[in-house]
Amino acid sequence: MILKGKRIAIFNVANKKSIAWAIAQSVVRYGGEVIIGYQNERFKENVEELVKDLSPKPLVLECDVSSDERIEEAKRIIERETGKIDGLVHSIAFAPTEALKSPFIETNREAFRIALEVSVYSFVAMSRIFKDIINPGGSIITLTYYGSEKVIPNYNVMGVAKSALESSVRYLAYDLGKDNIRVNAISPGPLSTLAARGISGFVDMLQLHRERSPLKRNIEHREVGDTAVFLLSSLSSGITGETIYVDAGYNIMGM
Ligand code: NAD
Ligand code: 0WE
Repeated sequence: MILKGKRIAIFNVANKKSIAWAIAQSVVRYGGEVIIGYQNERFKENVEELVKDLSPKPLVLECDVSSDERIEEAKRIIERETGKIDGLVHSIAFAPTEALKSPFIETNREAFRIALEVSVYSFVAMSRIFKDIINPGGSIITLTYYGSEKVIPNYNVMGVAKSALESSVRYLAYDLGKDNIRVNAISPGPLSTLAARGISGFVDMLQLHRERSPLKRNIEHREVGDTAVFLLSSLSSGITGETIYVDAGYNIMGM
């Protein structure tokens, strides 16, 4: 019950395969209380259905991160309904579909802007807006991917966005260190989720990962959730600005 008495706000859940949902379930399993975000009306019913299995029933709220006003509104609702929080989880990424299909060099100005705004700036904005309702000793987490450091064909502008996200983790860790708030990233291996399905060749990626990773398998959603619990808990009190791989060791291989 390492998270007993801790309240964690998690953005955003799309469906039961969302990494955000795996994190919510792990947080609850280790005694924490969750607040769940979803992007828009489209996901509301699904998320309301999912949280029925959790007790106590969590606060559920809409949060599209493309405007600071929406993020501020979400913060006000949380402060009013539950008070201060101990952790914030950012599990959000988006790039226009065509940018993940055509060669990286073809990325247009608008697709680049959208990918970086939704996948990176939103993390900076959420950290800034939420920081005054995060208790000292609190922890902020985001989700990144190996395509930030090595070329993964088709990951394209998302790879550039994840590099900027990991750098943002370090700068935010520096800024928030004096408030005793830690900032870290988790970098999972490929997981079948809404954001990964429909990527052509995704099934082959899962197989390659099984063959090449030291543990000779894919990772499970729960393993990401449990790593998030560690980073949200006082067990990790000396860790900030870090990216932790949950990838069965895939990233350490040179051949
Ligand atoms: P997912 O589709 O379940 O989650 C992505 C979430 O981002 C969704 O809830 C979606 O509604 C939300 N979102 C997109 N645009 C938004 C906006 N404008 N405002 C608010 N919310 C918005 O997929 P996932 O795989 O769980 O992705 C979560 C995170 O994990 C992402 O950052 C992704 O890059 C990262 N990640 C995924 C994998 C993988 O293989 N699935 C691997 C490593 C990292
Ligand atoms: O971060 C991601 C996926 C993020 C993502 C997915 C989509 C699909 C639908 C961002 N934007 C969009 N836009 C859409 O229109 N992952 C780590 C999963 C992923 O995506 C890949 C991967 C992997 C792994 C894309 C190409 C190659 C590998």
